[in-house]
Amino acid sequence: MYTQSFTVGDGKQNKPVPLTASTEDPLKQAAFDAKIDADGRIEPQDWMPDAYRKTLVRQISQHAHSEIVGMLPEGNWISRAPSLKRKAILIAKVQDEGGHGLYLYSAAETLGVSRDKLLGDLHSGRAKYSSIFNYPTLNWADVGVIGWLVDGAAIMNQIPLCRCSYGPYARAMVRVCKEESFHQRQGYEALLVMMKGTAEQRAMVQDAVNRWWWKCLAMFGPPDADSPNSVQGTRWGIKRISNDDLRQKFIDATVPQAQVLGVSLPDPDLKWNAQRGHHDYGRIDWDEFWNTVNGNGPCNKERLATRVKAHDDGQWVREAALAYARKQQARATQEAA
Ligand code: FAQ
Repeated sequence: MYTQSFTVGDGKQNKPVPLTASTEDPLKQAAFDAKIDADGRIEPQDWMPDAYRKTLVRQISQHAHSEIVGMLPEGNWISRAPSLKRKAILIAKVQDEGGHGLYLYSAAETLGVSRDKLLGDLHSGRAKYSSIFNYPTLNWADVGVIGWLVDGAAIMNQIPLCRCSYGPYARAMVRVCKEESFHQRQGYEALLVMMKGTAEQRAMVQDAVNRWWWKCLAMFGPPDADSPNSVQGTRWGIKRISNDDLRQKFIDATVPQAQVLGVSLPDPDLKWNAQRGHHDYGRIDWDEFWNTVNGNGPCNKERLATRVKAHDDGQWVREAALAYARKQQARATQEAA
């Protein structure tokens, strides 16, 4: 739905912004800058400025944390799915999100940071993850709406990342986007079925849309003017489309989908602006967004506690896997001797 005809700028519109002045090796810096300007890919073994490495570790790890925390709101519904078919689809989707976390932690590790450190930062509350996963899933329609809107917003944000300047992140995103596309469609299809059902089912869908719509718009991050990382991220070819432009693309793509579904979007100011060629929309509650990002949303504490428990409960699995690997290695060494 979102992947077709989606053109991604090369960030050249932002080229007048100078690269960060670096006190590091000027020759290596020049080679790095030239590669970025030629829209080339930076690989793990290439020299890169410290600030570029830090920005990538920040963004990729936040993204990885979002994927594994994002398993929780929908995971809550696996045991309550309304049919065997819906249960199988939901299990597959939640597993995919776990897989996305693994690709992303692996991509972050290529930058020289350990997975233990990244997970430690998540579990201690130091690291951020997407605001959207701190809201409750109250009924089955929420699962459909997460697929339609949350995965839809995630795809919109991630397609440009397939052309991110850091090779391992860009390559991980290609597969992630294909899987997210399936997630988005399964959510939309589940909602279409509910909308053909009883009046009560239709009301459940509308209620879920009302609760998730504004939170999804905030997922794209603060307005461009209040986004401290955007200018440099764009200059480095990490970010290709700005927070506000992606938000606008998402709104424009979603309005006709809502019409087909038969739901209204909860924004009295939402209307087509022929002059701009886009929909105008109302004010996002940024105070509420920052309150949630800073740990005080409705489910922040519950999500972190569940994550920490899952990690602690899995300790024996990690130990067993390591013991098995050591045994295999010892056997291979013995055979080679
Ligand atoms: N939530 O200067 P900017 C998914 C923070 S995956 C929390 O604009 P930037 C799949 C930001 O980190 C969803 N914090 O920052 C799925 C920064 O803080 P810092 C996750 C947010 O990096 C579906 C500060 O605000 N996707 O949903 C949020 O240039 C269903 C200032 O912001 C990604 O992570 C937020 N929404 O742009 C899974 C995609 N927005 O670090 C399960 C990759 C902003 O300076 C079920 N990430 N902040 O302390 C990105 O594209 C970017 O990092 C942005 C933010 C666009 C999220």
